[in-house]
Amino acid sequence: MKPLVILTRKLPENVEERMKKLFRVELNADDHLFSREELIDAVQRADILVPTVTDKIDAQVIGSAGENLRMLANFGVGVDHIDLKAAQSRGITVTNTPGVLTEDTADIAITLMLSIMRRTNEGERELRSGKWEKWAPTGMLGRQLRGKNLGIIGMGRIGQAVASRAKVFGLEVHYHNRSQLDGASEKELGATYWRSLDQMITQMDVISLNCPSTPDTQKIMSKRRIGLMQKHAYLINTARGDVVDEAALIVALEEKHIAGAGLDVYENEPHVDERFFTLENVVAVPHMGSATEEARIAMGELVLINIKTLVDGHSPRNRVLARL
Ligand code: 8YV
Repeated sequence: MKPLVILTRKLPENVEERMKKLFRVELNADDHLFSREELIDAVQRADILVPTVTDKIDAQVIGSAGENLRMLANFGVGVDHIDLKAAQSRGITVTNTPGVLTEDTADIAITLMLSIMRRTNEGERELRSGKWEKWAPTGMLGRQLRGKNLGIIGMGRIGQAVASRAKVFGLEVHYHNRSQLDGASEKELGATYWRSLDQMITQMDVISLNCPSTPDTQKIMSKRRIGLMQKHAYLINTARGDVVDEAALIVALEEKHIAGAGLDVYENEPHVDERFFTLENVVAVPHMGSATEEARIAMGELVLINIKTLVDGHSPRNRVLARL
């Protein structure tokens, strides 16, 4: 008997077609968000669940899983919505989809950086509202990227992809990470390592958050650290909403303690604090880091490979283990 795979969300068509060929599959045709009850029902019946960032798979959900549940094959790289320890203690394998969304997420980080610093969204709003009267020597002045200090927090795959793009734009790349990169990588990216995050923040013109959300990185940009940013500096977040103290960020933006923010992720998605929408010094998009046809198909492919590998009796490459 083929294993039962339950998808919590609608995935790209060819991914779903391939799933149907390989496994017994339950799709989510109308792409509604699973309620907690639906999630519990799914883990009770499935051999393999394919969740996404929109499903909170906590210890209680995992605790109610049926004997059959062997795997949580996450569609996405971040696994902060899954209680890894609870899964591991039940012998449930968790996998993710690293590598295939790196470049696209870095593109969104740079997009946000460009649009907040060059005020393109503000300019577009002015144009569309019919308020643009004339070109002016002092109108819509933003800030040049070239020569500015960019501080990347989290220098993994995505952080490095942001760094290589930033270098091309002429930004000076700095970074803080749990461990320092090897000399060759630092040289290639022209990146300077800062052991002290606090010290790095005080010197940067732009901060880009590219770390995973873990207990160690919760509100890593705390109220105190936002307070360390220079008045003309910008904050870019394409990581997770909870790595920033969002309430403190809103106050800093309202009171112009910092110059602006470019945001792709929020603390309580899909709810977004409405104050972000009224602030001119914010560019905000709805969690679009990996939103390209190519990335989403590649993520689906990896999910398929992860499941097939396990079902065929092997250990999936993209297994995620709980940190002790
Ligand atoms: C995905 C992401 O869209 O992969 C991630 O961690 O943040 C996004 O790019 C989402 O997580 C899919 O579950």
